[in-house]
Amino acid sequence: TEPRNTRCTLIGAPIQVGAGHLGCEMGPSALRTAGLHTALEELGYRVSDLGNVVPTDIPDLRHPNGAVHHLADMAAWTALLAEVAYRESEGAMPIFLGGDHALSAGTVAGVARRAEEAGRPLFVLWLDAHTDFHTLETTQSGNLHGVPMAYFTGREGFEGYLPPLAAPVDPARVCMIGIRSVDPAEREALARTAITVHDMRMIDEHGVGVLLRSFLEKVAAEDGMLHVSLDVDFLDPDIAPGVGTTVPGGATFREAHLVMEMLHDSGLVTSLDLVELNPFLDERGRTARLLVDLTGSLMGRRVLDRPTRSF
Ligand code: 4U7
Ligand code: MN
Ligand code: MN
Ligand code: MN
Repeated sequence: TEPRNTRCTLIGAPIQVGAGHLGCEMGPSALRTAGLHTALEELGYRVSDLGNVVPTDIPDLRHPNGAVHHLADMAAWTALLAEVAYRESEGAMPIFLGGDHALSAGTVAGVARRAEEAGRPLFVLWLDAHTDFHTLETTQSGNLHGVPMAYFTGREGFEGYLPPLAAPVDPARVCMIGIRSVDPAEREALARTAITVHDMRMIDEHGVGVLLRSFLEKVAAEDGMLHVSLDVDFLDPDIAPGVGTTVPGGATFREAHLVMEMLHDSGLVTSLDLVELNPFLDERGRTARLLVDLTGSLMGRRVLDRPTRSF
């Protein structure tokens, strides 16, 4: 393989208290065991693995919504990952190995600050069964992997709990694909934002390629940076059982690979989260291996040569 100019940085973020099940803590290990580093090297990238980051100072924090749990941990993770993501998004592509989806509060906050400094708009592609658009007031499960989207798009109610945002993400620059589980409070709030939400029905009716292409064209037109956040439950549970929040009717193997292949061809992706892998619930590592393969497609593995920017 030809060497590539882009460097990749792997950063493990073994947060698990945002989810309702224990086990995401093992996610970074499983992704490493499944061969992520080698897969990227074989594609010609220079890869450095920073190991895992873990916050040390956990503040004391409580919220009037009694369902909310581990808010202090999430606040510490968010502050730490925002710093790490900001630092590591210059000159290399950071790949965050989760860990539950609460980690995206920090990673997106950090890359948004980087984009702001670079004078470029940040776009976010959210591949998930869920919209993760709860506030601390509206979450009923209290599981904070359900709030990162609300936080980094600047919804109210996080002040005094999670770190202030250097640069909130413009909702008009967010696209969600794969959605099939939305709580009533999220649905109401989404109707009042400019976030593009493509549910599974949209994929069925139009095909995922059409939906993604129109988003990528917007990103390219504004010379944006693009952060991709891949929640394992975007995928159908039949192909990706290693996750705590399975929802039937998810993206197929080929739909997911097509998304990744088009993202690669766009040349627009500047950072990536791989989240919610729960190796304790997996079957002999198959979900971890699938995530490595999907990352391979995102980073340029292809069957035949194609002209670039053919998205
Ligand atoms: B994930 C949920 F109620 N909305 O708030 C909640 F359906 O990061 C699920 O997307 C949240 O996996 C799922 O607990 C968070 C539930
Ligand atoms: Mn999620
Ligand atoms: Mn989800
Ligand atoms: Mn989940």
